Amino acid sequence: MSERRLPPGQYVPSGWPAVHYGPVPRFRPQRWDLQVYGATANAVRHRWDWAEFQELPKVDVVADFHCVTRFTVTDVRWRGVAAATLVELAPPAEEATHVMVWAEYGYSANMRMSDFLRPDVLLATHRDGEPLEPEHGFPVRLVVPHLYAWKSVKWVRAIEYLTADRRGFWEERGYHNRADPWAEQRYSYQEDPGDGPPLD
Ligand SMILES: Nc1nc2c(c(=O)[nH]1)N[C@H]1C(S)=C(S)[C@@H](COP(=O)(O)O)O[C@H]1N2
Ligand SMILES: [Mo]
Repeated sequence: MSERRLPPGQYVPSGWPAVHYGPVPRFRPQRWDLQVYGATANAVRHRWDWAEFQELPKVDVVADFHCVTRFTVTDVRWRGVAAATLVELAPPAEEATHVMVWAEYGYSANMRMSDFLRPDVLLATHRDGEPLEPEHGFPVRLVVPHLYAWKSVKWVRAIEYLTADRRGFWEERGYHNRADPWAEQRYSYQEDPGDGPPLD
């Protein structure tokens, strides 16, 4: 067995914990849509219903998944729509620098546009060949392997393009704005000036 490189302070658990704040939303296919809005080119609001979303081209990504509560799930095989594909279909305005990813019930996470555009970031529909389980984000979740997993928003419903950074749900409740697990950016008190908008 080869030695695996884990980010500092992480361990590999048995199984896959489900971690979220609040209840698991029920999927209503007739009412589901995915929207891209905010600082889009020409201020257009983009929308895909469930049938349209399923027609989008998909990719496979294998990646580790690092939760700030210190577990790392290794070699997860995801399938879904690359975030970069979505951005291509819903072009941002030139001034767009960050995105806010929105879930059912108002959960949100922010990140730089450059983080969102990394080739292994995707809107996943499947894990290890199976549709996501409800508690892991069915029907669609974001996966951002290079940042702590609270940025991997489950039950995604919208992407908002931002012209200035704004904190999401955990980023305004004490977690680090950038959340790089290799730099162990866990908490907002560790932020350097410029890592995020001021906290009040
Ligand atoms: N909508 C939503 N997405 C969420 C959360 C949440 O509370 N709500 N929790 C995040 C956190 S803290 C983690 S660690 C991962 C856990 O994903 P998993 O339950 O599939 O392991 O989901 C993230 N995505
Ligand atoms: Mo987490």
